[in-house]
Amino acid sequence: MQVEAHLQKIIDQEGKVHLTLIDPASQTPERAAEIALAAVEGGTDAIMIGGSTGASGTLLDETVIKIKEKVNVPTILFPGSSAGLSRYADAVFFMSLLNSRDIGYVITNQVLGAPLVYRSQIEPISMAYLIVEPGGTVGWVGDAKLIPRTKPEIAAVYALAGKYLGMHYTYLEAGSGADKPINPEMIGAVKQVLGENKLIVGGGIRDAEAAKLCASAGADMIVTGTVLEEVKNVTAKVAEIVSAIKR
Ligand code: 1GP
Repeated sequence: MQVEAHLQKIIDQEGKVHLTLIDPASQTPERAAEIALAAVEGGTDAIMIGGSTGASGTLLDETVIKIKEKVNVPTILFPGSSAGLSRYADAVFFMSLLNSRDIGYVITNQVLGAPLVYRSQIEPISMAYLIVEPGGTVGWVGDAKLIPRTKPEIAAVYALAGKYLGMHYTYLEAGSGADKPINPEMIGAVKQVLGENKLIVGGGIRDAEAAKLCASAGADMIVTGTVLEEVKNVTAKVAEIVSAIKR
């Protein structure tokens, strides 16, 4: 429970956690490590590593290794399938895409990946993964029955089911590069049923204002990915978002 306990400690001390998402398929392992270092200098708390397509095998392993050489915040896998596991990472969001129509994303990939997690030192962090409109690439790949943006009550009952199934974390995902983040009403409705369980929100969060809105509505952790691939000054962008969400 080292990474999960570490993130809990940050929440206790600073109110919120910032996570930087790096997709190994988007740049070289060396560049990924530079982005991770710049994000840590801006105040990010951990590096999530994963993606829906192409984030596997040697490229994934090398990306994790290079990032770990440069930074000492936790590295957490964010796998698109059982192929998204790497024994070099510190932890894995061991997640089930609860609103997928494809049983593969609900449980089969988890069954296939579980032995590798068991044999390695990777810490599993159990998580309900919920994809909301527009859903992006992950919504399509994961064959998600997208939760409508305007239906917070549907997200809340999924989150409650995940909590009752024993999942510690819930991730509300709008899809990488979404035109707008999950709305505050949905975040608030989900956090209300989750209580002390942790809520991660990501997809389309590009600036301090959006991050603050999500955090104030009830997100415990904010994920940013795409915007950090686009900006010149990663450290400044992360610092802007971090200072908006932490107390
Ligand atoms: C995707 O929620 C994450 O899984 C991050 O989304 O790339 O839009 O920041 P962005």
